[in-house]
Order: sequence, then structure tokens, then C-alpha cells
Amino acid sequence: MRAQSVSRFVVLCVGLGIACLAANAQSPSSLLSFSQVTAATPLPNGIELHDGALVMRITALRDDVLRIRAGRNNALPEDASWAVLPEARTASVAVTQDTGAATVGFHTGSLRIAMDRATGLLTLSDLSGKVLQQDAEPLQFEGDRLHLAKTMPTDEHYFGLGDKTGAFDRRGQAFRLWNTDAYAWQESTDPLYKSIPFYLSYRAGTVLGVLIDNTWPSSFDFGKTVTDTVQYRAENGPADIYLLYGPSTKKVLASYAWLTGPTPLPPLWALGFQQSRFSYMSQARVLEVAGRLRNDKIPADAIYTDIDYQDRNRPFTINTTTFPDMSGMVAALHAEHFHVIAITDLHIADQPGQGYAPFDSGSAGDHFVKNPDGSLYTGPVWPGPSAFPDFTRQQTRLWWGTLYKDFDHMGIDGFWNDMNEPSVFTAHLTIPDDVVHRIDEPGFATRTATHRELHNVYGMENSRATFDGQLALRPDVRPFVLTRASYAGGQRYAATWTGDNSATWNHLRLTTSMLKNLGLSGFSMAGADVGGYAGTPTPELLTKWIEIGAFQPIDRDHAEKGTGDHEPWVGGSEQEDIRRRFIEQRYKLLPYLYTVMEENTRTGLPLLRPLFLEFPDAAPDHHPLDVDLDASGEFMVGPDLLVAAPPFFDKTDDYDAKLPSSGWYDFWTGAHVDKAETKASTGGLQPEAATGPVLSVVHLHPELASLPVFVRPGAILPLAPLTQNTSERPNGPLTLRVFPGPACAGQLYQDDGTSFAYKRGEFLRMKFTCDASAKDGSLALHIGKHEGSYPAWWKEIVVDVEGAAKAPASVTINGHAGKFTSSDNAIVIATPDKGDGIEIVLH
Ligand code: MIG
Repeated sequence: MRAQSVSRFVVLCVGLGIACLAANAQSPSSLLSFSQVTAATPLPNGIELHDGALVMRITALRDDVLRIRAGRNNALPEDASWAVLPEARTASVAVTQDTGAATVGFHTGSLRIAMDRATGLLTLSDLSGKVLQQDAEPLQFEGDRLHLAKTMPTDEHYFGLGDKTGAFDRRGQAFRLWNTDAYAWQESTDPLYKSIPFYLSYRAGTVLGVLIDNTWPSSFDFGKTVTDTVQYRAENGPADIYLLYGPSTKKVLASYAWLTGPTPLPPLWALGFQQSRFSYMSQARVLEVAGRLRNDKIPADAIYTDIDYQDRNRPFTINTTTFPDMSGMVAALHAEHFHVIAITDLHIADQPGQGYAPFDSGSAGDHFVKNPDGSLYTGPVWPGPSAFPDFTRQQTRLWWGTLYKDFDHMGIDGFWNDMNEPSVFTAHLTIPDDVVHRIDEPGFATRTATHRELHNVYGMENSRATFDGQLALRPDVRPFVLTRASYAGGQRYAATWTGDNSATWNHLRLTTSMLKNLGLSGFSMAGADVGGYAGTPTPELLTKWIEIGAFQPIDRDHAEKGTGDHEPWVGGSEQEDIRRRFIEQRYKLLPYLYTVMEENTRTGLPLLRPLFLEFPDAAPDHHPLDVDLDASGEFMVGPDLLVAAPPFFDKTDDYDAKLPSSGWYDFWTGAHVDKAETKASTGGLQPEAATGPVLSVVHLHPELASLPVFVRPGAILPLAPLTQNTSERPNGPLTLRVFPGPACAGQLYQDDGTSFAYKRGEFLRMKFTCDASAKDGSLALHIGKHEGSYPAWWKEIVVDVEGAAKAPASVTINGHAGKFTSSDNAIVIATPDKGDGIEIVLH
């Protein structure tokens, strides 16, 4: 335990602002480094290390997941967490102690951790000795502050931290964690709405996930302030660190889902097109917009009511002048198969004794946070002076859930939790630091806590209360909650969006990296306001944004008050026709999108993926392809689709997109990219010689009406006939588009889309494979039997084999001669599907 001089700390503090000033006030002797091992106690599942009165306990939750906790005065921090599930936090495996002269530590079946006895520096490596993480400095406390420093190998890349903006790779950037209502944020704005202290360090295809579970104001600095050093600082709170070893990104994401909980299966309709604006000012306008979507045959599933449906902006009320019959409106929308999502902010108008039930019941139940003197804290927000629920109390969350009773009765289908950083209309932007919250919660010691400690977890607990409230009111309906603020683990309760973006081409570009990083941080159900929130998009920008949005998880068109309309028809029929085509394509792809979302609930793999998730080895040096400028506009949708948007949308020049591996198909035409001629639909696809065995380059010409999308060779994509909404039963066959290639396979998952009946076996799962390896050149396609009891919408399957050079001589279906047609690139076979499996061979 080494006390250090203040002067050194001042240097470390540069650039930290306010928090740093506080630290400087500490006396020099309060700076403690874990800088030697004075005692080591082996544990069955780890080791406890001491440097005098500093204690560090390192345990193995699994062979590939370690937890490190440290504290002063011989005391470990409380073993509790908002982020990590109790069953994961308390998991444990036996380890083997490694006691050397110079180091002490242990190893598991896949990891080795060792502390240098003389310096206190930790090294985490795999069993072959490959270093995964290395301390640059020992763990350090300065008073209540915590400081960690890791080395940064030059070829290491960093991802995660949720939707923080800036370049996709966090290397060279620094971020603060302090949930902030960042209206009209721009590319360099930080902090934003969420605090997700989880990142991946990615080095030549080997990945380590790092979760630092601390809700206090904190910062991550990936070599910005001190070159080649990752620094983490928290101004207070526990040293509680989880290390998740891959080596693959997929494995790390699965472990993160194990640790913090998976995303629940969303209702199918949440994957449909959603229409919103701040605000549709009347019930009549809501119905008009919904009617126009149906009239214009723009598929859509949800419409939002923003704050103006309320009486004087008071949550859980209705302005009965402009919304005279909310129930009737909801019923009318339901009749048109729209789902209705209402905003319900958490600021409760301070209106005692006026019949405003949320305030009266909230104060009667003692559910609001308080000033240090015990009086009610109020802060100005939309309804004027407002009280703030104490969401870190289980009782308060239960109460909050009951506030939804009336809206539930009206049939409102989903709820939108905005402003939950929480946002307060003061210069400080949020609740003052010293306002008193309570932690009253199973698994936690009951105590009070300052706003400063709980600020970053407040929004997540708000969305948790809403989610649990929906479940309590409708136990067999999957809730849909959209939240703006959150913390690690928040994916358990809500989908999210990237807040108040702007109607600019650059903001459309930013959606790609933000949604990728959100997906790598647990949030698969995520979107960005389509069309841009602040400002009015040009017709072309709106069109391109709708094209891109059609391939992103949450596809919600939204706009700020005072901006021009930007519903899909705005800007003329030529634009509307293009936009409709893309939204229609999303609907036809829903079987695939939903299958990937169901997979996400089991594997933690997001719907919107960086290329490196699927192709970690595409580049010869195994760097993540997405960090290259010429691949920076690209993203994957599930394992099989690659959207190759340009790196900069406002450039009209041709561009070269990189495709990992080779043999890709054009999604729109089904043609092999390698064999494609110039195709208008992808803007003049002209394959160039691959730069290596594992990378293809396609030359693309940007066009407003088209978006290059490619399909991985070996994919089998399930598609449905076009519907106008997800309540409509598709009328027609299931289409399987088969893109022959290596490891050719696909899946389909279906269920009723809304209830939990799938947990009782009422789902339908099918697996498909294709095999073109036979010596005689035949292609064998296997369509699996129906698993589960949910009935198929189809009686017939249409198989569309893409990229075929020539027609087959014959086709057999279950051994009998079958019919086929062949056109340009495709061979089409139709077959009845009774659910017991089908073998099709193209000879
Ligand atoms: O102070 O509810 O990000 O999506 O339309 C603005 C009104 C409050 C901010 C949200 C935005 C929403 C708006 N809200």
C-alpha cells in the first residue's frame, strides 16, 4: 500500500474537470495503490490478495468469467448489483492456485490471472500465455475515488459503452458516464443519455469483455489523455469488475447476456414500422396519420402519442379537449391493426390535493425522492414543478406499475419512458447531487443514497418499473417499453433509441456506429429517430433514412415539435414510392428478423451487427473490418445480410465497399456478386478482383432509390408474403431464398407474436440446410420438420435457389420428380409443406 504525492495525482487529473477538483481536496495520504502483495489467501474459486489494509478478491464465476472486487480498510464493497443477475454474480467454479516467487494468482480451464508480488500489477492471459489485459498501473484509491489503468497494445480496438457517439472504435477517445438529456447532440457530444460501463477490447480477433459495475460518475479514457493507456476513473463506489473472455466476440456477448440478462423476446409488432412525432396534437390527427399509412399502403404497426396528449403535460392524464375519446381512438387504431404507444414521463406534477392521483398516491406512499432536509424535492420539467419517484425502491416500482391501470384498460399497447436521465429544466440539467434516494431492495443493504450515486441507474429502474408494471397488469402479454436513459443490464426491461439526433446526412451516418455499439452493449432492440429529430430532412435525406431504417432493429420515424412533417409520404409520390418499397421489404423479411431476435434472447447476439462479429478473420491481420473507412457505412443484419451503405451519404461519388470473404449475392437480384453484370438496383455493381483470399471489394454507385444489400453465401432466408401489419396473417407461401455456399443453413422461428404461449411450446421452429458438395453437382436442400405446436400460416413453400448458372436437369421432392421453373438467376420450386420435413434435390 503506497501513499503517493498529490503532485502526481494532479497530472493524472488533467482533463477530468469537476470531479478532479474534488479529488484534489483529498489529503495526499489518502492516495492508496495496491502496489505489492503483503498477503495472499487461496479460495476454492479464486484468491484474496492484500496490500496492507487494501484487499482484492478475484474469483472465477466460470472458467471464462472472472470478477475482481477491491476495497480499503480490509473491506470488500457490498456484493450487490443493479446490472448483474444474482445467479451469475454468485456463480463459482474451482480454480487452481499458481504460487510463484514473483507472482501469485490462479488459473481456470481457460484463463490465468497473476499479480506481480512486487508491483501489484495484474496480468490476465489465456492458458497459452496470450495476454488479454495488463495493468499499466496498480489499482488505486484516492479517498473515495477509484482509478484503473491498463496497457493499450497498438493493435487493440475498443467497442461498446452503448450509443456514445464519435468514431465506432473507442480508441483515442474519452467518455464520461453521466446520463444526460443531450438535446440536439452532435458527433462529439458527451456524455449522452445512457451509461453502460461495458466495453470489448479486441485484438487480432481475440476479445475480452470488461464490465465495471459502478453507477457513480465515472469515465473511460482509451488512450486520449495518456497515450497507450486505458484509464477508468470513478469518483466513488465499488471496484467491481467482470472480465469476460471470448476469444470470439460472440462468446463474450453470450457471456454478457448471461451476466446481465438477455433481451426478452419483443412483441413481433415492435419490429414493424413505427410512426411518431412530437406531437400529434389531437386524436383526429393521430387517426388521420394512421389512416393515411393504411390508405397509401405503407405497412406500419405502431403509432405514438407524445406529451401533448396529456393534460398540461402531466403524466398519466389526458387532454380531453384534443383527445376527447382516448379509448375510442385506441379502439379505432386497433381495428386498423395499429398498436398504440403512449409516452409516460416520470416527472410527477407537484399538484397536491387537486385530484392528480399520481402525485397524491405517490406522496401518500412516500414514493418520491427528498431534499437532504427531508422535504419533498421538486424540479421543473414539462408539467412545471415535479416530484421524482424513488425507483431504487421495490415498493416504489410496484406503485409506479399500478399507475398504468387506466391506460391498460384503454388498451394502450406500449409505453415510452422519456426524460429519465432524469432531465430537469435547470442549469444542472438533472436532480441536484445531494437529493436523497433510498435503496430498499432485495439483495441490497437498505440505506439512503445520494442522487449522485444513483443518477446513472435511475432511468433503467424507471423502465424496469414500467416493464414489471405491464407484466403485472397483463401477465400473458409481452411488454413493450422504450427508454431513453439506461445502465448496463437495461436491455432486460426496454428497447431504446439514440435520443435527439438531427436531420442531417451526418446523423444518418452516425446511426450505424451507434447502433453497432449499442448491440455490443446488450441493447439489440435499438433505433435512431428515422428522418432525424431536430430539423426538417430534405425529401432525399428522409428517403435514404427510411431505406436504412428498414434494416435497423427499431424502425421509428420521429420528429421534433416545430419541424416539417416527415411521414413517409412527405415530399411527393416519387419519394413515397421508394420509401414504401423499403418498408415493404422489411415486412417481407420479418420472418428472418424475428428469427434473429429470438436467437438474440438465447445468445445475446444483436440483430444489427458489426462485420467483425461474423467475420473476425476477414482482414489478413485480423483487425475488425468495420474500423476501416471504406467499410464504415456497412453493417450486418443478423448473420446473413450485409447493408453496404456508403461511408458518407452526402458524397455522390462511387465507392468501394468491402465484403468479408467471397461469394456474396446481391440481395435484390439474387445474382452472384462475382458474376453480376451492371445492375441498376444496386447501382452498378462491378466486382473487382478480391484483394486477398478473404476479402471482396465491390464498386458501387450511390443512388437515391437503391441501397446495396448483400447476402452471405450459404444463407437460407425465410420470407413472408407482404402484409400491411404484423397482425395480418400472411396470405400465401413461405418463401425460402437459398443462396448456395459453404455451411449453407437457415432457420425460422414463429409464434403468436404477442403472448408467452411460446414458453409453453406454442412456437414453430424450422431448420434448413443446403449442400452443393456432391460430386455429381447436385444441390440437396433439406427443409426440417416443424418443431413446436404453433401452426404455420402457409400450406406451401416456395424455394427460390439463387445464383444458379443453369437450370437443373431435373428436380426431386422427397424422391419424386418435381416441377420447377427457372429464370435469370433463380430456380423456383413449389412444394406443399405438411410439417414433416422435405428433401429437395436439384440434379
Ligand atoms: O424535452 O416528449 O427525446 O423524442 O419527442 C423534450 C417530447 C422531450 C425528448 C425526446 C423526444 C420527445 C420529446 N422529449
